[in-house]
Amino acid sequence: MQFVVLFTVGFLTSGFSLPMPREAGEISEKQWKEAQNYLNNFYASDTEKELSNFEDKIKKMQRFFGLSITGVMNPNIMEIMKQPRCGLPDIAPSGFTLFPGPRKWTSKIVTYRIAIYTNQLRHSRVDSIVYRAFNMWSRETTLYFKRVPRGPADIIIRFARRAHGDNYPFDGPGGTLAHAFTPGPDIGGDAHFDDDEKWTEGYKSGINLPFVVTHELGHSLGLSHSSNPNAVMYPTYNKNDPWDFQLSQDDIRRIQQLYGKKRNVWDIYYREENTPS
Ligand code: TQI
Ligand code: CA
Ligand code: ZN
Ligand code: ZN
Repeated sequence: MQFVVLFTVGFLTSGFSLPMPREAGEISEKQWKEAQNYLNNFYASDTEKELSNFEDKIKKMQRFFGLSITGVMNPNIMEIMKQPRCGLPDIAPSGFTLFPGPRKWTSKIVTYRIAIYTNQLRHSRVDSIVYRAFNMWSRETTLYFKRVPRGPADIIIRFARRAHGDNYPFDGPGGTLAHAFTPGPDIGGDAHFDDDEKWTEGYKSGINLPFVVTHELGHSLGLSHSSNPNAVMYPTYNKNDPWDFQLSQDDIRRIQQLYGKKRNVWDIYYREENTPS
């Protein structure tokens, strides 16, 4: 819902020529409009009066991406805007929560089901990609993931095109690649993938499904975006080697903050040896 509203706002304001700090040259009128749209979509504040404050939004964006905070457009920030990215804002307007209560799973065992597959890859490949993505997160935390073949599950995974029953229709090839809901009942935790994208697994052109699944499951577990460019949860698909990736220290620290660390067998042994009874 939030996404839809912000998009509309972006569209409405795109017609106006609002004053915006801008470095001379380099940036065309068209790029300029696109930049205004981008900022309205991803950095809109919740109050209307602030909609015109582009300098603030550029600053917010520069802060988020760890650039120097000038409040002025430059090629660096244009470059980030051009990268494929997520459809939801980096800075959520305050007062909006999809689900009340804690935004994390409360059970140590989280179930998942792959409800609808893509025809672009063999089902067994998708099973394996999803399994490996869950494993990356599970390895670092106390969570266990259990696949269920049918019936209810905490995280339901499916491929879909265009409108698919939530309020966030996909947009055809390009643009949004996928989305996921934060932990909660019903649609909470579910992850949807745009089947109009060209999904691949390895060194081929197209979008790397293992990477995007790992990123989406991060959202399904309650992670928001990271401003660390090495993180899987960084909000752009800019990785040079998306087929050969691992969770970054930043991802690991953030997931452990939510769910705690997995104690390995040596820790437990050590503790038992050293706990006076
Ligand atoms: N989709 C966004 C994303 O997953 C939409 C989204 C879902 C979102 N939950 C969110 C945004 C919570 C903010 C907060 O980020 S996307 C990438 C990346 C997308 C983008 O299609 O733009 C990946 C999906 F990072 F590469 F740009 C997956 Cl990996
Ligand atoms: Ca798309
Ligand atoms: Zn959806
Ligand atoms: Zn994301």
